Amino acid sequence: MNEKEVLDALKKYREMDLKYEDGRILGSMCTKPHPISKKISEMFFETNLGDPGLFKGTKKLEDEVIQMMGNFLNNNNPFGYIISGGTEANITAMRTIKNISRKKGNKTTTVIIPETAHFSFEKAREMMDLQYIKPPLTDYYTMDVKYIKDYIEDNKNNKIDAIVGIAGCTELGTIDNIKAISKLAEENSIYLHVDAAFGGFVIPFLEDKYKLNNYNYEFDFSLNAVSSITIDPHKMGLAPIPAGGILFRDISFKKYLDVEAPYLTDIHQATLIGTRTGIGVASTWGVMKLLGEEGYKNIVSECMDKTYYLIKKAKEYGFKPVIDPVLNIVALEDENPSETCLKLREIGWYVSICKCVGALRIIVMPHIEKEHIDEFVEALASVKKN
Ligand code: EBR
Repeated sequence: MNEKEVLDALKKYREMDLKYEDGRILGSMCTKPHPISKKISEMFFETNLGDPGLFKGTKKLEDEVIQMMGNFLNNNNPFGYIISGGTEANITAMRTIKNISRKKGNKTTTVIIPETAHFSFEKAREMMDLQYIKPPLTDYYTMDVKYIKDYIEDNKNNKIDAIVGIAGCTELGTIDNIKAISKLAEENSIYLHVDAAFGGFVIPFLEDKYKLNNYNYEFDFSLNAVSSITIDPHKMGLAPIPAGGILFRDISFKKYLDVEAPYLTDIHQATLIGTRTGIGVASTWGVMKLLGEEGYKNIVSECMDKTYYLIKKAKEYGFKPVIDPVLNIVALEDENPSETCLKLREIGWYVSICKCVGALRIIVMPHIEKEHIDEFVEALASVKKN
């Protein structure tokens, strides 16, 4: 093939993909990246942070980006990486927990983790043979803190290594009571990891008027026991894929991740993935500098405004939300969500479903406009009629 033939052929494949701007992608936590990231991706397309000594500028950018994210997560001295996504970030956190536990001489690693945790934790459990304890959920679909407290007290001999809290759970956008959990973790010297893959770029920029009264939105390093946070720029951070983030409280956690890497410019490597692009790092840096706090606040406010609009519209058509929205995620009650989801797909609408409750799930990402919401609610009503 010559270059034109290659590009023409690729274009045909690309045309089979859905486009965010058509507003039909309603179940994704990703969105159209900020336009500046196209130029940045080109500039950094050959960079490899797997061997940082060769790409010193890109490595410096990574350090700066981790510092910038640390700043809005209330940590002046963070350590971390921009990696492939939330899955790698969560697996990295679990690797740290497991290695700390092994260093203490424990044979097993026991972690308290919500029912609502993302399935990346299941991959970690399987890979590292971890023991999970899953507390019941409250009426707000968050972890029952009283259960955790009692469990810790009743199992003094079977020490808990870590607790995972979620700030913006995949299905409903709920936030665990991380403040109360952090207190328990601190009192009992337990590691606390927070999965804010989605919520990390939402909660710090959420205006008070969108906050629910019965909620505690604190989730970051200002809480003493929080040792690590997953926060993904390629979700609400508007960076292109791959840009996940793992931040630790400080560099002291690095030693639990380091393996010897004799043939690299650095003698140790801490990330799970070896060869890794600098595109996510540079794009996150660029998008964050360009948008600034104000930019993210505006984006989050617009998404929340459209979230409430969707709820209003859905109610007009007789659909009921499972909970008041905590973040820009809406779950609509449905007796047979899988069937409704498939029927919607047949007419070009892509929502997803919840596992913890019978519901359709819609993420109101920046690419979704009010007109899309109007059209979607009508499509949903027509599907339910047939
Ligand atoms: C949803 C990712 C998603 C993206 C789903 C696009 C559908 C799409 N969630 O079309 C949490 C709280 C998540 C999450 C992913 C991950 C994993 C971790 N934690 O590895 O970047 O909601 O996919 O993130 P990933």
